[in-house]
Amino acid sequence: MTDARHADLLDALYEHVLHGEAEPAVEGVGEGLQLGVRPTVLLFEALIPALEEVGRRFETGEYFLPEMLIAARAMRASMEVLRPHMSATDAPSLGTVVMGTVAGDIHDIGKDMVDIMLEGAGFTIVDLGVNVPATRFVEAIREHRPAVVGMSAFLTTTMPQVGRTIEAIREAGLRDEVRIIIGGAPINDAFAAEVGADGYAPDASSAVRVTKTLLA
Ligand code: B1M
Repeated sequence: MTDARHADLLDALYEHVLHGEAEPAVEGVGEGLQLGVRPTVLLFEALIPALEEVGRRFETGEYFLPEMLIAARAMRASMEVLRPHMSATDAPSLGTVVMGTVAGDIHDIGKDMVDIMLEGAGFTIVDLGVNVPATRFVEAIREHRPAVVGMSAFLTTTMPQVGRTIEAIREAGLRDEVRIIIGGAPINDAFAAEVGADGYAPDASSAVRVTKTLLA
């Protein structure tokens, strides 16, 4: 594939997600894969930048909720096509990670991306979904005995739920049994230290690195 063709494909994919055109976006991902473009290139050089631009436009008032929603749908549909191409093959599991977006928060694209990267690296993922109450995290730890619990929070208003969930895990007597990693756009290292998480990662690839370090 020529560099120009490669760049055109990524540009088109970016535009499709930006404008919420799910079907052409899915086709673009399929075409890229067929032409040998690496899934991570499609993800990090087209899909994620498009969604970042959606966020910027929402902030400046150029986009409203419906535009944000259809762009998210196009992103999600594209990720579904990518997912099987990013998974590890028959390697034994490196451990179980229970993942979820905290209570009050329904954003899941970033969380799902972390799932995909962790899965690809060889971890077994138990995804609790979005708007997950602290009690559900506690139940899932009892049920699945994970090595790691991952929490995402994407709104400044839902960040406190991370601390509350860690507190609930501590009160249930389970804090010493799991390592806790957190992430999401408003989260940072200082916040992770403040709420007593074991690690923080700013993006999906560093989430893999941090998770492996926590278990080393
Ligand atoms: Co919302 N939203 N949204 N939204 N949304 C943001 C987050 C916002 C920044 C937009 C903006 O104003 N610029 C803003 C939050 C402002 C703030 O809190 N400071 C916002 C708002 C305000 C809202 C609503 C309140 C809007 C409203 O109703 N008025 C509402 C809240 C609903 C709720 O949750 N209760 C809302 C709703 C929605 C949609 C439903 C329309 C949709 C979500 C669809 C979905 O997720 N299924 C949506 C979207 C799409 C966005 C933006 C545009 C994109 C989010 C995204 O997927 N980013 C977002 C703006 C933006 O982020 N630029 C925005 C791409 C993704 C790959 O990045 O999510 O950061 P990110 O995930 C990264 C890292 O954070 C990290 O790795 C991921 C991959 O690299 N990471 C982890 C994530 N989890 C991790 C866990 C880890 C480690 C790393 O360890 C476990």
